[in-house]
Amino acid sequence: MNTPPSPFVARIAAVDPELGAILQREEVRQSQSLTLIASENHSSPAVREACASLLTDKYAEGYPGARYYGGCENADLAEDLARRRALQLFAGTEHVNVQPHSGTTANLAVLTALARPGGRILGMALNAGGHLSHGHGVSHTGIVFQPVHYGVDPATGLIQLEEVRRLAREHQPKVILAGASSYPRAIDYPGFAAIAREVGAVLVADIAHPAGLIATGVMPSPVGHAEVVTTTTHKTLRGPRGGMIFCRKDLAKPIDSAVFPGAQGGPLMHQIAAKALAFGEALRPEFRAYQQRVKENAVHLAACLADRGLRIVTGGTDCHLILVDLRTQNVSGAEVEARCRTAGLAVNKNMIPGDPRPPKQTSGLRVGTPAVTTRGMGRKEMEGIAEVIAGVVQGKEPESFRARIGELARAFPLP
Ligand code: DSN
Repeated sequence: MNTPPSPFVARIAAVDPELGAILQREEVRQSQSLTLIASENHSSPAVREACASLLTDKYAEGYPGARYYGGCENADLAEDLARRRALQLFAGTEHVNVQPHSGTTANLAVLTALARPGGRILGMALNAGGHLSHGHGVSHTGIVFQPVHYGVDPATGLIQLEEVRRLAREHQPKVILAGASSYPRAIDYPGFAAIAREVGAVLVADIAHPAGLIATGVMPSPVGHAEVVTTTTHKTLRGPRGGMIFCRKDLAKPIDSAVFPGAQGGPLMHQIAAKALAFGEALRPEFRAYQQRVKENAVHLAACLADRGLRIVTGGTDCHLILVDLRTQNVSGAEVEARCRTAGLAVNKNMIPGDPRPPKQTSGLRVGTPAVTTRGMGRKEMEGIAEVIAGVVQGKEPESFRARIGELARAFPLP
């Protein structure tokens, strides 16, 4: 490993060489390969430094102005700053909780507040593109609540609102979840809201993946249609790892109580400070231009992959992610993920609608453009990436692409 560590890692290595070496390896991995995992991004150095601030040492259970510990005056300022900027970023929102440690915790808290244990919830099935925290049986959300799931049309890959309506009428859920982890198309929030109204359910939109695109108006917003919006802060939104919940003012109290003390203890104040910083970055005009490029890159990459003979689920994308159907290629998602890794691309295997393979194999590949777009890549680079992905899918030696990907990575350094 010839690349010297960053000053940050060098300081850690000076006190703990073993951990320093691990962190240096991660710097090398990220900088010398390309991240195409749709849920990942490269945060700014300032965001990463805020994550390492002294606020990591502070206990601040409670909320600004109503804490259970002394010495919270600066924690209050940081959390209020994050809240103010979050509300500004997502126009039309009334109340925000920036404390959830993750998107899953955010969803668990919201469901606890609104469905109550044993209550029925209706969400998208994991194997159709939904998320574990939308009521999957291995998640607390599937154990504590009574989940019912809608899928997508296996032929088109699209959500069928008629199926959602039929299930909602039949099961009368307290909460309907609209949102996904691997759905490449815009979600019809007004359509979901109409169904929720019809059955008296609360609509929760989970925008963890497209949050950055939605904040900047590049994709339609659920605000004004869904009573509650949950998200993570580290995907397209490009902040530190964490979660966040927006809701109508009248739902603020039960939801805040379900986050703390319901689901969490002390908030991660260093992460909340970094969220404030990231929301400040996201309010700048260049962030909108970045989100526009994320989408343009994804649309172009999907078209290039299709030109090279790969089937794209739903025929393209409206957002930052692409789902490749490998069923006609005689190779599993797991094999392609491993081959891409050898070539220098980090991607993930993914279930596709109607997938005949198990989740550890899959017949799909999920590819996303947030991280490579942060590095400054555009159309030409998407064409090169498509050539490599299609090449390894179609049996070319992955090692033969490694030097080319390494050059690309060097030409577009991490922020
Ligand atoms: N793990 C995230 C994703 O990859 O979509 C969701 O939690």
